[in-house]
Amino acid sequence: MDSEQARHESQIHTHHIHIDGRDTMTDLQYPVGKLERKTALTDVERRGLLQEIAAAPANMRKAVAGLSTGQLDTSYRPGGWTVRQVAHHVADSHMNAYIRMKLALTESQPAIKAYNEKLWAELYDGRAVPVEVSLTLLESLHDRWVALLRSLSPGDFARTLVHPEQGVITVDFLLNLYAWHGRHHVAHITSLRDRMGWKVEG
Ligand code: NI
Repeated sequence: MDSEQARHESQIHTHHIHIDGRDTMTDLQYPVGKLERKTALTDVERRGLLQEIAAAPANMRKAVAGLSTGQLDTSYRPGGWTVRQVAHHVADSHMNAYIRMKLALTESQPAIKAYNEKLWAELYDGRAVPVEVSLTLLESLHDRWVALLRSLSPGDFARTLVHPEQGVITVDFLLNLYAWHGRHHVAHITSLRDRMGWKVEG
C-alpha cells in the first residue's frame, strides 16, 4: 500500500461523483472502509489479523476465478487499475511488506523505502502477466509470512521502523495495515463482479 490512502484521498477530490448525495467514488475505492490505523494490538486482535493474512491468497484466487481475459483487463472503477493490475499490485505490496517486517525484526528502527506503486502497476509484468503468477506468488509469500508472524513475541510486534511518509510505525501497525490491504483489494474485485453481474464459480 504505501501512502495509498493519502494518494487515494488526493484523488478523491478530483474524481468525486455524487449520486443521490452518496459519495459513489469513495464507495468504489473503499468497499471495506478506510484503514483504521493502530499502533499497538492485543493478542486477540493479532490472532484475528493473522488469520486474515493467512486467508488472503485464497480470497484473491476466489475473487478472480473464472474471469475471462477481457474481464481481467477491466478497471474496477473509472480510472482505476484493472483486475489484473490489482492482483499483481497486492503481490508487489505484500513482498515489500514482508521485507519491511523482516528489516524491523533484524535492525534497530530501520528506515524503509517507499515505492511508486502506480508506476510499478504500469510496468509490463503488472499489466500483462497472467494473474496465476501472482496467485501462486501470494500463496508462497503468505505461507512464509504467516509462519514468521506466528513465531513472534509481543516484544517483536512492538518493534519499530521508519516509513518516509508514515513516520515511526510498529510491526503491529504493519500487521493491521496489510490485513486491511488484502481485504481492500479483494473487495475491489468482488464488488466489480457484483456490479457487472459476473458469475462467481463454486
Ligand atoms: Ni494497495
